[in-house]
Amino acid sequence: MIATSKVKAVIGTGITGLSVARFLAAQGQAFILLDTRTNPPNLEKVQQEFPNVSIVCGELDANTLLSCDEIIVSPGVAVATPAIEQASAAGIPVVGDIELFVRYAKAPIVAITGSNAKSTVTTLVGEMAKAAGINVAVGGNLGTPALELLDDAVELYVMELSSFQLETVTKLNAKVATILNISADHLDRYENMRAYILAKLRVYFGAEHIVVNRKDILTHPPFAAGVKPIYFGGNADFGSFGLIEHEGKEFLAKNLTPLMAAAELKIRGRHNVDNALAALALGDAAGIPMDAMLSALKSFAGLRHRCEFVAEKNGVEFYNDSKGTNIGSTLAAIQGLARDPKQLIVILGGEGKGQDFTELTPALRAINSTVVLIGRDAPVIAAAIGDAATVVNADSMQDAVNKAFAVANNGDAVLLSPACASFDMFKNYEDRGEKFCAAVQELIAS
Ligand code: UMA
Ligand code: ADP
Repeated sequence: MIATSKVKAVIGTGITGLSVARFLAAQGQAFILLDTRTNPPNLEKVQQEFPNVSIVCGELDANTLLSCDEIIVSPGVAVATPAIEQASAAGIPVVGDIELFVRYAKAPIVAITGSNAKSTVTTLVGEMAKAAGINVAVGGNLGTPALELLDDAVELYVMELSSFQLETVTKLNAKVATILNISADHLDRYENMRAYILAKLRVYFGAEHIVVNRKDILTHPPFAAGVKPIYFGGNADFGSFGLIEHEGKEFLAKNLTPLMAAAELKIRGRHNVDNALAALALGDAAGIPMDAMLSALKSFAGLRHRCEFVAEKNGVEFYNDSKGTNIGSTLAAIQGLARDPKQLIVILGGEGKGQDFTELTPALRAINSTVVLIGRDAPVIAAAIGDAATVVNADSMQDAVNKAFAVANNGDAVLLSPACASFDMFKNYEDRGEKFCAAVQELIAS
């Protein structure tokens, strides 16, 4: 039965659109589904599940949207799309699944955004809550759409949020919110960095506590009246989670109290020390007991495709950082795994998303190494790198792995951290990472 004569427009038939459709259907709300593609995903599933719902495919039509009382946009569709802007200008509210989620979530929310490290920190905070016996739901941009997590039994929501999802949020009211770091990404969607950062800053709206990166001023909100930021990163200090020297070793610390040795972390690289500190700061503000957080940190081995150790041949180690999809992440991976005086050979390339690859040159000069280029934007990257590294071109992942190995010596490492999206050659970053692992195994077997 339909409980209202009002109709909502759900844009997108991907996993978000599907979750929104199911949510609205369960509430007895009338809706139509739209997708800009002529052959969108889940079409059959949607037709079967909602036989009475109109599905409109192809370019968005402003008149259709103007006949609805609310528009719920999937994150992959920019709110700046002309038909959506027209409807919004006519006073029709434009929201996303996260706004709906916030309206119905009864438990506190830990909200995590940033250009990089979101998935790692979100998963870590989730693991910390689980270790404390808290009934926690973890998702958002990480994979499970927010509305699928809603459950009255949940005691804590840990949400990874992308700038796309935050664009349509008015007030998140998180228990604790963070922007982990900011570097250029998605500049094919945003007019400029300012627009991208403004989308990210929405994570702080209505937050009870905010966690900011001491080393990254762009993560600090300019408007945090009444909320004292908790810092993470750098040296320990009051009001912060940082590093301290203790018993001759480097320790993670809260304020000036040592908590655990950095060497006890299983996740590799300096950037992961920051990630551990951020997770501690978030978990602490959300009320997760410290002993549970530390035990989760000591056992967390990291997510797949993030600086993941794959295998070794003749003393050459291979690392899969396929999730390194922008320059900021690749810089962190290079700096995290650099092994002076031994070489770090980096496999880079794919769809460059309009980034300025000259930003990689100082780090590449510092490691004085070879870069193996793959993918569509290889020529753009080669031009930007100039003489900062020896450049070798490869036409497949196997070719890239073979060419990287050919210049490597005992003690060196090969890192796949493309700084690019994968869609020109692979299904997604997971597929690219799997193909890298398979190519390494093939090389080992040869
Ligand atoms: N699309 C159209 N027309 C439409 C609707 C979608 O062309 O009408 C395209 C989009 O441009 C995009 C693709 O379809 O290329 C998927 O978009 P979507 O909004 O339908 O995506 P979902 O399948 O619902 O998945 C989304 C997130 N995807 C995006 O933001 C693009 C997933 O993050 C997220 O896990 C999921 O919701 C659950 O919350 C993925 C992602 O790539 C992993 N995120 C970006 C990132 O991490 O950098 C932001
Ligand atoms: P996201 O979900 O934001 O993409 P992930 O946790 O999946 O973040 O990590 C993606 C990539 O970002 C990793 O493969 C690594 O290259 C890089 N990275 C991880 N931690 C950091 C950090 N603290 N700062 C910068 N880059 C990082």
